[in-house]
Amino acid sequence: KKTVEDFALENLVVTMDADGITTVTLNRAAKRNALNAETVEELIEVFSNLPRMGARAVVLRAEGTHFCAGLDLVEHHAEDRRPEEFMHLCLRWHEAFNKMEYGGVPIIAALKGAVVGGGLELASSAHIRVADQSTYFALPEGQRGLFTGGGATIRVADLVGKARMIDMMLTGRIYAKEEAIQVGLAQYLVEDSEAKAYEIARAAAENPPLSNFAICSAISHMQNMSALDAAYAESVVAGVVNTQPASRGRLAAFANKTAARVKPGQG
Ligand code: 1HE
Repeated sequence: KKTVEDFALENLVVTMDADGITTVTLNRAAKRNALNAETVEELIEVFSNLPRMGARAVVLRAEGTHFCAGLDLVEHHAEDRRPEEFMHLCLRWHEAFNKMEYGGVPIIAALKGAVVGGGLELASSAHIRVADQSTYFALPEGQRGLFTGGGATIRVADLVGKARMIDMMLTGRIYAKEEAIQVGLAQYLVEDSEAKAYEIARAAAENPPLSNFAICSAISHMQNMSALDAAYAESVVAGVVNTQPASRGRLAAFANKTAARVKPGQG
């Protein structure tokens, strides 16, 4: 069975503990973790394999003070890409980010500093985003004479709505702190985004893997379906998940009154 030691990575570092809590680190701090073509290939390699390697939850974090500065603009300039070359590169970004969003393993992004352009596309492919006081979000594509190519038109529009996304792209508007939470760019604002991300990852990893698989793939798939098909797919997923052996003990605990009740403060 493949282990995290088998990955050959230049720009990412991957570790997994005995509980399957996995850390994926963007390790290109000198370039503010800008996404060059090689890093995108490494994201594909890692997120294609982690779900089959026993990962129960992933914390996506970054070295340095910025989460990710987006597309590697220096590489893009040097390569002087033709339209079809960039189109194919975008397809690789989509491959990486779809593996994340649809992979069935919870991914918690621990954010800090710049989460901009393609960095926001990366963060929006995680299932939960945790910001700290330094975190800021922007889509500077307009000012750079570019357009989003890593799924922002789908995922960022999904988070903040079409009008806000268009404003961000036209004007370079930056969202941070409480305002970023209010518009939906992150779900948590804390002092230490990594500590919180691990807390969330450990809590999520307590759920049966099949439940997490459904939560971290079915909801996204169903959003792409008609309401009629989504309702059908939901019934099939619930049929499998809600009858799994792993839920029997949990249901028994509720029935015999040993399980925690769903009340504030009872975690
Ligand atoms: C980079 C990149 C990058 C930094 N590509 N090399 N993204 C942007 O428009 C954001 C561009 N970056 C910045 O605005 C700033 O770098 C930061 C605010 C993120 C950080 O500022 P700072 O002062 O800490 O660092 P710096 O001095 O600007 O950069 C340090 C180094 O990182 C420097 O390299 P060096 O070799 O001269 O030391 C920078 O060149 C390098 N660096 N950001 C390449 N993005 C699929 S389409 C997606 C389209 C987009 O993502 S558009 C948004 C692009």
